Amino acid sequence: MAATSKRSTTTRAKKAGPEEPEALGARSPNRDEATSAAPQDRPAASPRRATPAAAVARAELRRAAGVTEPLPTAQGVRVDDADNSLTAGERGPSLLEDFHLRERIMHFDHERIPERVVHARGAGAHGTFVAEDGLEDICAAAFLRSGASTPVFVRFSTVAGSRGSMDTARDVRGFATKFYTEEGNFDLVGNNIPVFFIQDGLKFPDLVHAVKPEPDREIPQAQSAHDTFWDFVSLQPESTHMLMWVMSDRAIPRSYATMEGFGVHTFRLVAADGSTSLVKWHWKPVAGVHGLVWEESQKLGGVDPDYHRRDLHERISSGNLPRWQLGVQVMPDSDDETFEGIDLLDPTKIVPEELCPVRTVGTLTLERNPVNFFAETEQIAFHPGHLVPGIDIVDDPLLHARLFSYLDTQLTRLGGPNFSQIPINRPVAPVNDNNRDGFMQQAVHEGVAPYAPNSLGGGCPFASIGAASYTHVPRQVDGPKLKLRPASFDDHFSQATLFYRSMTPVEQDHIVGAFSFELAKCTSPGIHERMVRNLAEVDGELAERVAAHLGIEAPTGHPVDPGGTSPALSMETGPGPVDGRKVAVLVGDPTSPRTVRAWRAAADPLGVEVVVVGPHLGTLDKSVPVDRTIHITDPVEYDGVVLAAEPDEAMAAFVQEAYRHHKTVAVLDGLDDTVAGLELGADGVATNPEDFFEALALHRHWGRAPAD
Ligand code: HDE
Repeated sequence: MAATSKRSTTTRAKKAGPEEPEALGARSPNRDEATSAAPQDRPAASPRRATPAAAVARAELRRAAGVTEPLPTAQGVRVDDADNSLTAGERGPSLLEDFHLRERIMHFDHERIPERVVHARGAGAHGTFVAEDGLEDICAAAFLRSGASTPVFVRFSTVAGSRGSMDTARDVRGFATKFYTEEGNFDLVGNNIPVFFIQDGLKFPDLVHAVKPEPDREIPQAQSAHDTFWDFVSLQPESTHMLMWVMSDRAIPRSYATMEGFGVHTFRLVAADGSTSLVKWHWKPVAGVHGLVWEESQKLGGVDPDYHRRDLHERISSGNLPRWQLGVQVMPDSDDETFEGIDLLDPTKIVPEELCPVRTVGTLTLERNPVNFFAETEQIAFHPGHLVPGIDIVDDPLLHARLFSYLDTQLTRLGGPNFSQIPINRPVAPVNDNNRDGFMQQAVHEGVAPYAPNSLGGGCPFASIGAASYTHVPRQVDGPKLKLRPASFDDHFSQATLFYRSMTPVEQDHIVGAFSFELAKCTSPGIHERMVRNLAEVDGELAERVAAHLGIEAPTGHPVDPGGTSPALSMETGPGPVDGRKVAVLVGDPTSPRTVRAWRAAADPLGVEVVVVGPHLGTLDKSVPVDRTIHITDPVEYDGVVLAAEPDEAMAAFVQEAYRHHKTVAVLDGLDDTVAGLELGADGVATNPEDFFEALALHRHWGRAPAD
């Protein structure tokens, strides 16, 4: 190294390059001077600066890891010292002229964007929608024609929690799908519950303020079990029907892949000949509708807060692809927009499937995980007003507020009006919209006439005329301007009653348990009485059971007889496919390798993942590789547990908990089943793979007595 050189550390390193480790640590005259000028009482070697030996070691480490490229800056300039900022002397202050340091820190400082005001916590995936049984008879949309195949991105979410909150909180789940159709983007921005808390969008900020953490201490996170939420809903009886769903196991799904999805609002479909019909959208999971039990969902919040996100990712990466059938309930369009006495503009009402069956349209398959969570899952911007020709809206006052909200919120969240140019939001259909400029404009527009009509740009772009253009369905609206809900929105309880009475006894128990849990957490006066009074209008026995938990009397209500039940509302739908489920095989010393291989061989063709859980990592009996130690995993992470070795205390507790949560368990022949306190021969307790996987298809075995 030239003794006369006055190069900075950065320049020095640049000359030598990372492939020359000795040069990385070589000292410039500056550095030598700084060191020699240091007072004698200072430590000889500064820990901040790399010694030549440290630099050599670092370079070797990096070379071994394949890191050889110098780092380019945002301007494309390559710098080859990405470890040391430019300083005045070896131990002196950093210099403002170090453009690399400033650029890097500036960008880092702004890496976060505001999280979604609701639905902040989510996970997404790419997929394809194929319309096998198209809707061409009632809808002009090209992507709903038989045989059409459309790329999609789906984002699932919880509503109340912030971005880092746990997946398994009791909450509504968002189920938002962006169809990149050849006619433009269509977004179906739905939930896993077919009704909503409120009838008018004006109340949405109130609802969200009530359920979010309380503003003084900002607790609790991702929970509705607190005073402000129940204060609000107890004063807003229109939320009662939704509360029944949220207190059911629908609000603690086992997996995103085992949730139904609903468009909630009624939509108007328009056929090529202009005829219209009213529809409600449904997503039916091929894997069946399954929930967690409450204790599991709470434990999972600590054991694996990313449970649903991980599950979605693993299902896709293992090839057990999540699938849903898209369906519609088709109802005649009419002046009063009602069906069988149900006001189709009221988002707190369903149309029971027994009154109007769901017509299957096609299959959605999620087949590709995002490459970059931020670029795709975080930056995707949904909007119920992203409509394509053939799909129109109705005058539901909740939907109308949403039509304003989603566009508006993206301005803040994504930093300006050009968010549709972000790769994940770009339509595949060509865009030539005369919109110009704005923050983060990506396009270099040509021409002088971004206006219409024009002659200077040859009149382009023209408003499109014909079948492929969007036409709002002409509808008569005349009447006084007023702030008044229609009388047909007044019934807040009859469908809550229908829901409760359509549940199995176990599902009813869970609803009673959930109301009791959430309300018992509320301490402000009046909330318990008001809620129990509302529940008395739903079902007397429900109100009494919840009241008993709260230590109060239930009043006598006047529930309306729903005139039957709707079995389609229950989640108990019999055996279903098991692919994507996870089973723990508990092994110990000794363990028969043949047994473990047999379980894997039985599970693999079914798409069930076997996780071998043992006392330590490595292998047992020299040939059984252990995937996880029993100390770092928990039965709540599995759909079934196999006891494949003589149980010690930890193994017994593991299988016992799975049993208590009504899961399928297996105890191999010859093992001491009494240790685990299981009842051999009880539902869902198998001794061989065949019986085990058959029982697993039932998901839970509710009839079984809990383990001791
Ligand atoms: Fe949303 N909702 N919402 N919502 N919503 C948002 O939009 C809003 C409602 C739903 O994964 C926000 O981009 C209002 C019903 C989903 O990115 C915001 C009202 C349904 C998602 C917003 C509702 C939904 C959102 C927040 C009452 C089911 C997540 C960030 C009038 C049909 C989408 C954003 C994603 C997100 C407003 C009610 C579904 C603030 C004002 C009903 C799945 O615009």
